[in-house]
Formats: sequence, structure tokens, C-alpha cells
Amino acid sequence: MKKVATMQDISCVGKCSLTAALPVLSAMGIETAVLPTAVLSTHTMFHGFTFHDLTNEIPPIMDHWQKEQFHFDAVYTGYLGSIAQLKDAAMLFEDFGTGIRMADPCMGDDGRLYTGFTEEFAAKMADLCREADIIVPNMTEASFLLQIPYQKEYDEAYIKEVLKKLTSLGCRAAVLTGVSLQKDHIGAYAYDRKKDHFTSYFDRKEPESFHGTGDLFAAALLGAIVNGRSFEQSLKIACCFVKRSIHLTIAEKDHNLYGVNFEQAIPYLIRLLKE
Ligand code: PXL
Repeated sequence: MKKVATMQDISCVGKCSLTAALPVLSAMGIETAVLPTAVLSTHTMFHGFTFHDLTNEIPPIMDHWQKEQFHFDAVYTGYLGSIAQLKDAAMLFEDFGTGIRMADPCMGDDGRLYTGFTEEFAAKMADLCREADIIVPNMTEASFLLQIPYQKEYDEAYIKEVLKKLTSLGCRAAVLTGVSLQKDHIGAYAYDRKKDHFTSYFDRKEPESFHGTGDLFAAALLGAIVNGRSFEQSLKIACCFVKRSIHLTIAEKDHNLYGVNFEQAIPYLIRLLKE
């Protein structure tokens, strides 16, 4: 059985980070170890959320894992709770990163950093991205990683330039999520530096956008790669899964705005994986 370890927070309500990645990876037939970075009552788009930092727990957990000689086919970092955790995430890559190392530099959207993050954090996140094989930023996170202005409007040449700059941080491949080159379409654009190859997948844009879709995308992408799908196939699987989750959410009359109905898109994800 394939094994993944993922380091991100538990938002008790909100359908993001661990409560999204764990069910997705498990459903894809992957044993998933978790390294929780913080426990929040909800994700940070709610007002008044509680935040319990678990920074002190992480080194002893990793020490124990080392003593037990655990090995993983992939390690994957998401939302980190403090600057100190960036060092722990680098340790996770160093000590357990014999397989794929993926960093989702969760820290912002729509041109802004999420509550609690600073430009200093973003600069240090770029250092973690250097150590990864694959990084999966959205356009906002890419601009903070590269310290370039966030652009709402862009063309394909700009996306390719950003992807090349992202991989020149040191990672093998970069996937930009939430890319829109045509008014009604959205998708992901990727660059594999080793193969010097671009790949992309776009589909019709759903009329609303939701929280947590980046986390679902990252988990499904890694799950497909770990299951032996090509980078191109994995990109398509992750895009289709996120689109279906959004579609199912909107179709539900009383849907909430904090997360998507990914649970009911899981059977579709499994079908995509088997195709
Ligand atoms: O979806 C990214 C994410 C993960 N974890 C927490 C968040 C967010 C986005 O806002 O607040 C706690």
C-alpha cells in the first residue's frame, strides 16, 4: 500500500487542509499519516476562530517516526501555523523525503495573504519550495513567493514566465492553480523543468468560487501521482475532481459558502483514477 505523510492544520469546521486531504488520499487507496500544525475551530475566513499552535508537538512526533523507521512514498506540506514550522517542514522533507516532496504554499488568495501571514513568512516559504519536487501555488501565492506584483489580468506568456521563475527556485515542477486565460474557463498550468515541458488543463468556470478547493486539488493531484498516473493525467484528474465538487455544491439549494461538497464527488474521483 502506498503511504503519504501530510503536514497541515486541522480546521474543525471548514472542509480544508487535513479534513479535505485525509479523506481524499484515503479514498484514493493511500495510507495517510498526518502531522497537524494547529487546531482551529474553523478556517480563518470565519470571524472569531480559535487557534491552537502545535509547533512544539512536531519535532517529537518526527523523532518518534524516525525511531519507528517509517517511510513514505510522498510527503506533502500545506497550511503551516508559524514561521518556526517552516523549518520543521524542511526537516520533514529531509528526514522522510525519499519519495515525492510536495509543498502547497498555502498563504493567500485574491492578491492578499490570509490572516496571520506576513511577507517574512512568504519569503521563508520560498525557501521551503526550493526543497520540494512539486509546488502548487495559486496566482497570489506565486506572486508572494517570487516577490512580484499580483496581476489579475495576464496572458499565456506571463503564466509560462511565472512557472519558469517558480521552478528556478529549485523545485522540479510547479503547478499554478486558478489560472484563467479565457473569460469562462479556469484550470491549472504546469511546468516540468527537467523535461522542459508545459502542460495545462482548462474547463468551463463554475459561477461561484469556494474555500478549500486548492487543498482538494493538491491532495487529488498527489494521490493520482502516487497511484502511478502521469503528471498530465494527474493534473486533469485533480482539475475535474475540483470542478465536480464545486458543481455539486452549487446544485445543492442550501449550500454553505465555506467549503465544497467534495464528499459526493469522491466516487467520480475514483472513476477518473481507474480510467
Ligand atoms: O484552504 C487553505 C486554508 C487552510 N487552513 C486554514 C485556512 C485556509 C485558508 O484560509 O484558513 C486554517
